[in-house]
Amino acid sequence: MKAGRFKQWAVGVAAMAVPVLAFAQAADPKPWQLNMGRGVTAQSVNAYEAHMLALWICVVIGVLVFGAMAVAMFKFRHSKGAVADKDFTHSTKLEIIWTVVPVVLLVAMAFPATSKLIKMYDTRESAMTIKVTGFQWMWKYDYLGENVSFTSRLDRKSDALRQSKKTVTQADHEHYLLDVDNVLVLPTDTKIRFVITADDVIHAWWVPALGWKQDAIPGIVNEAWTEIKEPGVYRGQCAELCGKDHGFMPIVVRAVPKAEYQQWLAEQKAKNAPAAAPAAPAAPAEAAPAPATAGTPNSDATTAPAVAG
Ligand SMILES: [Cu+2]
Repeated sequence: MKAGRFKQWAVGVAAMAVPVLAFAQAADPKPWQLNMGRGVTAQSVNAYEAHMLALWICVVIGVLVFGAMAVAMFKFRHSKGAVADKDFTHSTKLEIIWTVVPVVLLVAMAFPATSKLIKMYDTRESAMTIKVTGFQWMWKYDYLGENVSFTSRLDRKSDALRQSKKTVTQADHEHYLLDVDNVLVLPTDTKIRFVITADDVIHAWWVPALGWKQDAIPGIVNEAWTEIKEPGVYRGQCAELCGKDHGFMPIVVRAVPKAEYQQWLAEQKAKNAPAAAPAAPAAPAEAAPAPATAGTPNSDATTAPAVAG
């Protein structure tokens, strides 16, 4: 009876662990997913690898420490006639070992982590810039230099469901509270710089599959970048408690191949262009492209940096 229950439990744990151990993980988190996802950018893979390195080091340390404790407790127990060594006060040799080993481990982990972190903040040589502005409670995206901008807010179906106060299941909405009306369309294999700010309170733009989260702070322009390797739909949420509807300002990124992106961009531009333009288009002053940015954050993000291509 007891053995049967244990077997059941072991099978359950193993079944839960299999998807966690699988290396190719989809971008969307799965129910009961215990490990972080690999994501779809070099940055997210870097973060995942740094995390896995630290995790396995911790696992080895955990096994050694708890193993030693278990051996000590079972092998040298009182009922077996073990007698405590009352003379032992300290051991210089042991103290040197348990100081040097953690230091070596920390340094070994710090080197790759630091080089990855430095790369993560290097927004130079990006091909395009997206300005992200957080509002209570939606996002605004400006494709700088392209004259394309729109707001992105919770899809109406999710909104209706949440206000209905019913218990929402997957059958009601596959991506409940994780869908928006206008998705952020981005090209794959392109270094995209983000300038991130907010209009009212502090928000944070976070799409786990991209591997980073960045605060959106009024009056401050934060930078980040991404280069998405795989086309797909990646979802995220505001990650800074920003008011009563903080939980209702999701983010949806649709990464598409470059050609498809150009087509989409052309469509957006056509939509934004005035329906009829009888007058000769007077070149507006703002059409003059700013010099290529070298990664220095603009205090005024509305100044469009030059966009390559
Ligand atoms: Cu927010």
